[in-house]
Amino acid sequence: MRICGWVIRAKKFKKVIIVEVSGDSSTKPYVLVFKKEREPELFEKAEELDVGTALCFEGEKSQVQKSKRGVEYVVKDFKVYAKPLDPLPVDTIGKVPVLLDTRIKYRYLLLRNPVEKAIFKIRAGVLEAARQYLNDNGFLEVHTPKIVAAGAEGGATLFPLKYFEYKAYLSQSPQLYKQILMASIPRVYEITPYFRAEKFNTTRHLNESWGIDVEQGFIEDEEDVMKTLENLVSYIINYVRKIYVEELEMLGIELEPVNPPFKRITYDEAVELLRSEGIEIPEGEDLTDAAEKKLGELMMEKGHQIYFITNFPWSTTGFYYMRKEDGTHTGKFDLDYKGLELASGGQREHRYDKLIEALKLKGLNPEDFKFYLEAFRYGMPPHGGFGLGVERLLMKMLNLSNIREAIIFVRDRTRLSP
Ligand code: AMO
Repeated sequence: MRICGWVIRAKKFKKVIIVEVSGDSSTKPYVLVFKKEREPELFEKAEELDVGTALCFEGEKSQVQKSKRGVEYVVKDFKVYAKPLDPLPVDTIGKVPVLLDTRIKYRYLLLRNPVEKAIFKIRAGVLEAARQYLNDNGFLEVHTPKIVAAGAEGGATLFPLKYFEYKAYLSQSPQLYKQILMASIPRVYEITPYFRAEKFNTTRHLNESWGIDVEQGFIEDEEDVMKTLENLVSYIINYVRKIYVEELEMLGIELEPVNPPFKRITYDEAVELLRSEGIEIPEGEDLTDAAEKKLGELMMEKGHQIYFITNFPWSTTGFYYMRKEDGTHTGKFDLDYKGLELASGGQREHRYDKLIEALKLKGLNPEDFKFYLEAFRYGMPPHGGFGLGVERLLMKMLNLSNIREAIIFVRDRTRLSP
C-alpha cells in the first residue's frame, strides 16, 4: 500500500529513527519506524527526513504497536517528493500554541496537524449527513445563482458588483430562488455560500459563510418546517457522534446526542423570561447577541441545550415571512443551540397580493422583485423553509470559541487572503 503525506515529527536516535507522517485520509499520523539493524540502507536514507518533507512510502503495519500517537509501519521503501525551502512558520504537531491570526494565515500548513484536520473532517461529515438526510426525505439538491439583481435580507449587507452594464450583487441567501422553485419542485435544498457585507467583527459572524438552505411546499404551517429542521440537526449531530469517534476524541469533545422534538418557546415568552432576569428587549426588536446568550443559559438550566424561538414579530423579520392573523407576529422562528442562533426560517407569504403589500410595508420597491413576484402567479402552494449556518453548527458542536476556527479560508472584515 502506498501512502503519501508530510513529516510532522522526526526523532532520530543512534539505532532507531521514528518519523510521523500526516496525510491521505487517516486521522492519526502514520508512525514510520526505521531500525538500523533491520534495514541499514533505508535507515541511512531516513536520516534526511525532516519536518515538512513531502513523501510517499510503501510498507506494512508493524506486528507490534507501541506508539500511542498513530499506527506504526515497517517501511519497505519511500520516495521524497519535496523538501521545505524554509523552516515551517508554525508547529504542525500543535505543541507550540498558535495565535488565531497565525492559525488562519497558515491553515494550509496547520492542516497537517491531525487535530486541526479533525475539525474539517467533521465539517465534511456534517455536510455528508445533511445530504444523506435530505436526499432520503425527498429533497432535491439545487444550485441557484450567486450573482443576483436583488437581495432578500436587507440592502445594507449586499456586496455590489458590476455585471457588464448592470448593477448586481453577491447573493446573501438563496431565499428568493428557493421560493421561486416552490412553483415546481415541492422540496429543495442547497448547500451554498452567503455573502454578507456586515461590518461586524465578532466571534460569530463571517462575510462569506455557508448555509444549508431548505424549502418545502404544501405545508400547513411553520411546524412542518420546524420538524424537518429538528430531524435534520439531530441526524447530523448523531451521525457525527457515530462516524467521527476518533476525531471527536482527538478534539477532546464529548458531543451530546440531540433528539427531536426540540423545546419551543415563543418570542414573547423569551422576552418575558429575559425581563425576569433584568434584560429588557425594546418592544418589537430582535434579541441582541447578549440576550441570546443569556437565554441560552436560562434554557440550559431548564435542561434545553437546543430550542426554537417562534412567532417573531413582523418588525424584526424579512418581508417574505407570513404574518399571523394578529398582524404583528409572523411564522418566523430561530433555532438556538448553546445560546447561539444556528438557523432562521418559517412560513412564507405565498399569496401574491399580500406579498406585494408586505414589500411596500417594508419600504421595498415591488419593481425590483418582479422576477420573484411573477412566480407567485401560477399556483404557488403554501411553503416554508430555513437557512442553517454550517460554521455556527460546527462551532457549537465542537465548542470552538471563534467562528473563524470552523472555516479553512476566512473572509471577514479584514481578511481577503489567503
Ligand atoms: P439568516 O439571515 O438568519 O436567515 O441566516 C441563516 C443562518 O445563517 C447563518 N448566518 C451566518 N453565519 C455566519 N456569519 C454570518 N454573517 C451569517 N449570516 C447568517 C446563521 C443564521 O441563523 N433567508 C433566511 C433563511 C430562511 O428563512 O430560509 C436567512 O438567510 O446561522
